[in-house]
Amino acid sequence: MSDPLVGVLMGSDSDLPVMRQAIDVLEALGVPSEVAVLSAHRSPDRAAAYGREAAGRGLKVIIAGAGVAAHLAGVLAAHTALPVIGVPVKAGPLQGLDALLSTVQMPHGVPVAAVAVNGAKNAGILAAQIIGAGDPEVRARVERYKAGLGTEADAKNARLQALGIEKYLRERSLTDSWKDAAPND
Ligand code: RP5
Repeated sequence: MSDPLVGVLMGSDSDLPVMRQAIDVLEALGVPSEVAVLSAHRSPDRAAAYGREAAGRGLKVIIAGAGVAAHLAGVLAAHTALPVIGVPVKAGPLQGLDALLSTVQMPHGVPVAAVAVNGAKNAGILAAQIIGAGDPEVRARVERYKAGLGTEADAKNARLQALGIEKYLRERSLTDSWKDAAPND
């Protein structure tokens, strides 16, 4: 097993069903990762230490997911010069809006690259792209992944043109709007 290049962190084990999408896509792209639960609020010393030690341990990118008043990504960014990608997790009464704003509205000098609410899969892809900037093999795998998305879209379009809207929706069992689709849910 290769040494991890990406740390996938989350504020609580309740974030794991969302955050595993980052772990899974990193695995599919051949980028080794490690996973940990640590919290900006409940285990602040461990979170700060993780940030301080990450680069020295060979990590290249940190992904940090948290819900409600989400400060994990910001705290990590305060303690490392590695790129930090924040995933606002849908949780609590505000269903991710609070986490989105906490993650994206970082003060000057301490950037966090925020993805969509529950956008852990995109966080994993973005981490692979950052690593791919200096690693041609990872970059080639990301390029193949993205080419596959185009092939998939082309196939869907061809089927839609062949069937028309009503038959297509019946075949795909798509009865509601795109907003209810899986990726950011
Ligand atoms: C945040 O509080 C976590 O990231 C999680 O999204 C949310 C709820 O945590 P639990 O009460 O499920 O542990 O810190």
